[in-house]
This record gives sequence, C-alpha cells and structure tokens, in this order.
Amino acid sequence: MEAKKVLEILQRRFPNEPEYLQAVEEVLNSIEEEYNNHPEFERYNLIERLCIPDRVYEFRVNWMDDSGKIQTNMGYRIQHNNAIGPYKGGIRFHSSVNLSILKFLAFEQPFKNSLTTLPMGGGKGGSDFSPRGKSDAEVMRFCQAFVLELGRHIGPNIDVPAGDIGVGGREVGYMFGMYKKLTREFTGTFTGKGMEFGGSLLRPEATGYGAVYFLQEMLKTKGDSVKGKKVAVSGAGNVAQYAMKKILELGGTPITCSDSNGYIYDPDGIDMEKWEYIMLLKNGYRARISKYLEKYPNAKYVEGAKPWGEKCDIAMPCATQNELNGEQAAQLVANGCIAVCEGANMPCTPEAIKVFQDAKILYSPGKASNAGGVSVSGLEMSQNSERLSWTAEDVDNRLHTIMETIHANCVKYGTEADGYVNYVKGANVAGFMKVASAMMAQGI
Ligand code: NDP
Ligand code: 2IT
Repeated sequence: MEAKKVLEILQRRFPNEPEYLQAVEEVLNSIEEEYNNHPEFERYNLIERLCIPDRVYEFRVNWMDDSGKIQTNMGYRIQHNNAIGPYKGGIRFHSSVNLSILKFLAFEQPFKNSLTTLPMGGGKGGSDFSPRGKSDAEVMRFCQAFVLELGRHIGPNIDVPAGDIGVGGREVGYMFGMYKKLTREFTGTFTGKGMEFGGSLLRPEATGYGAVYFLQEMLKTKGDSVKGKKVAVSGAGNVAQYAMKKILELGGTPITCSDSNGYIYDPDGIDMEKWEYIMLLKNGYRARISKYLEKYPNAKYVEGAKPWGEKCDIAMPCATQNELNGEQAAQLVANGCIAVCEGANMPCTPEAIKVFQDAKILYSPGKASNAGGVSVSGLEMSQNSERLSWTAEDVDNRLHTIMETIHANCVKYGTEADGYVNYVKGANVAGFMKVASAMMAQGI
C-alpha cells in the first residue's frame, strides 16, 4: 500500500473535506512502514476500511427560540469504527461544525481510544448550533430536539456520546434527560453526566489533567519537569481550564489563555486566584476572556490573535483545530520553547508539526496527550455498568496510569534511530495496530 494512493482515492471521493483528509494523511504517512510489514492487512483492505466511517447520520434539527421563531440547524453522528468496543466520542456544538470537521474527529477517535487501553470504539457528532449567546431554555430545547433524532442511533452498547467544544455538563444533562424519556431506561449512554446521576468524579478535569500528566512524562525523558516553566495556553474552556490548574499545582505558571476573539497575556502569571476568576468568567457568566483585564489590568488583551508569539517554555494549544501554524511554530522554537503538548484535537498544522520535529523539541499529538478525557469517560462507563462510583483518588490514579501507559507506547513505537521520540508516529502506530488486529480477527 502506498499512503499516496489511498489518499488519492479519498481525495476523489471526498474533495470538500480538507480537515478529514489532513487527519488521514498524517496517520497514513506515519503507519506506512509498519503496515507494509503486514501483507495480510493489504489482503483485507484494512486501510480503506479504517479510513472510511462505518456510517454517517446527518439530520435536520428544528427548535423554537425564545421569541417563538423556529430555527434550523444541522445534526450529525459519525460512527467510525467499533472493532474494539462501542462507538465512543464527543458531541461538538459550534457554528463552524460541518461534515469534514466531524469526520476528522471521528477518524482520530478509534486510534485515541485504542491507546487508552479501555474497550472503546470511536465516533463523533455535533451540530452547527452555537450555545454562545443563547438562553438556558434555548439550549435545553435545542438539546432535546437534537436527541429526538440522535436518540435512535445510540445506546450503552452501541454508541456513547460525551462533550466536546460547546458541550459540557449542562448540555450533556439536557441530552441525557431527553434520551432517558425517549427510551424509558436509565442507562450510561452519555458520559460527562452530573455527579448525581452517574457521572464520574474527575471527568470534567480529566482532559486537562491528563494532558499535563502526559507533558510530565515527556519532560521526564529529558530529566526535566513542569516546575518553574512558563506555559502558553490557548482556549479558556474545559480543557484549557484544567490544564492550567494542573500546571499551577505542579509549580508551573500559565501566562496566556484565549477564546475565539483574542488572547490575554499576564506577565505576572495566572495564579490560583486568577484561575478562579477565569472559571467564574467562563463557566459562571459565560463571558469573553477580555473581561480578565477588568480585574487584572496589568495583563494585556490582544484581539484577533493567538498567544504563540509570547515567550514561553511550553505551549499547550487547547482550543481548536489548526490554531497553530508553521510560522507561529517557528516563532515558538526561536523563543526557546522546549515542548508542545496538544490538549485540543489537531491544533497544530502539518507545517507546524514539521517545524517542531525538525527542531527536535518535544511534541505530542492530541490523540495521545488529550486521551485523558475519553479515558475517564471509559471509566464512567465501567462505573455505570457496576452501578458504583469510585473515589476521586481512585479515578485520578487510573488516569495517571493510563497517561503513563500511552506515553510508554509512544516511546516504544516512535523512537527513532537517533533517540528522538516521534510521538506522532508512536501514537499512530500503537493505536492502529490494536484496531487493525481486532478487525482482522473479526473478518469481513
Ligand atoms: P470548550 O467549548 O469548553 O472550550 C473551547 C475553547 O476554545 C473556548 O475558549 C473557545 O472560545 C475556543 N474555541 C472554540 N472554537 C474556536 C475557534 N474556531 N477558534 C478559536 N477558538 C475557538 O471546549 P473544550 O475545552 O472541551 O475543547 C477544546 C479542544 O479540546 C477541542 O479541540 C476538543 O475537541 C478537544 N478535546 C476536548 C475533550 C473534552 O473532554 N472536552 C477531550 C479531548 C479533546 P469561544 O468561547 O470564543 O468559542
Ligand atoms: O475528543 C475527545 O476525545 C472528546 N471530546 C472526549 C470524548 C469522550 O467520549 O469523552
């Protein structure tokens, strides 16, 4: 198999899906060598079967806004691969959502989920509905209308959605409530649920904490640690928030965070008190990050820009795809950045990744370093099946072990001749081998 040939087929079939093709190209390029060691994969046409989702649901969602007007949004669920467990992956509500973006996310999810060591397949869903600026009642009506369609395609052993951009505890609660009413069953079909109704302790923290645990492992390979490091973070949502908190706990200093309008840079560092204020701003008031300056005027706010020009030791992109390009990567390296740890999915462009790898700095792809979120989702599924809840300490220990294991697998499959760890290759090969073997065993 030549990665190029498969890509040509996919480009011809899906010419209008650039993000999907970008994600596929990255994986195919890095697994080509390993794949070619297994002629049986070729006979089973594994690559095409792994790149194209099992199925895609696309539906119209109508809901009533507060003025009584009927609104229309698009809804999607992509069930990509269930070779190692039920389809599992988040739901994204954002105005930018389209089929290409959800297909890239759904394509990456089975590999990520395979890395977690837990039995989960991969999928993704969402809508171009944006919760921003909507009332609570509008969000609830939208979630209910969305699940009216989505509900028939999911189930505790079929497909288990969770949160992603624009979908947090509030949205999961509303979707779960509607799903329960439709099915007349209390099941663990969603993860990221509230603690009172089957949610797992530490699921809100899991992606950010897990990413920083992964960062710790990467730094350890250089005899280094998070302590004393200045960290540029992007995003100010769920992943960014808990990445910042864990950095603080480990003695590092977050110096930036952002939203889609711009970023803040605090030269004095974001300490725990300032972090609490960000939590209030984003989760309490659902306000813009620029408001940070009202309380901390020593910081600066830069409209319409990304934080990557600020001098830092470590960068953690935690907002969205393609938010860090080649030029910004070169700037980070020139400023002495030693590690880039992705909290978001595919935040670095292929050009940026090349810059980091050529400079031989530590760089981890999201499917390895942000896998803590879906890992604790998997642990939530286990707790629901047992009808028990584990302590925060138990969940945290398991999360820690999982992130260490993912790191060790990246090192195992990604170490190059000169000792440099190519985490992209490591994560893709390790993730791929397990899914591919499961597919082989299950026949056509
Ligand atoms: P949230 O909705 O909580 O936060 C998203 C943050 O990113 C917000 O600050 C948002 O700003 C910003 N953002 C969103 N879209 C854009 C955009 N197009 N351009 C610039 N900024 C944008 O989402 P999460 O924190 O949950 O997700 C962040 C990333 O992490 C995503 O890539 C997601 O796929 C990934 N991820 C999330 C996991 C989870 O468990 N939640 C697990 C693994 C990965 P604004 O408020 O202006 O929209
Ligand atoms: O991208 C991701 O891994 C997530 N949004 C979390 C998925 C999940 O099922 O918890």
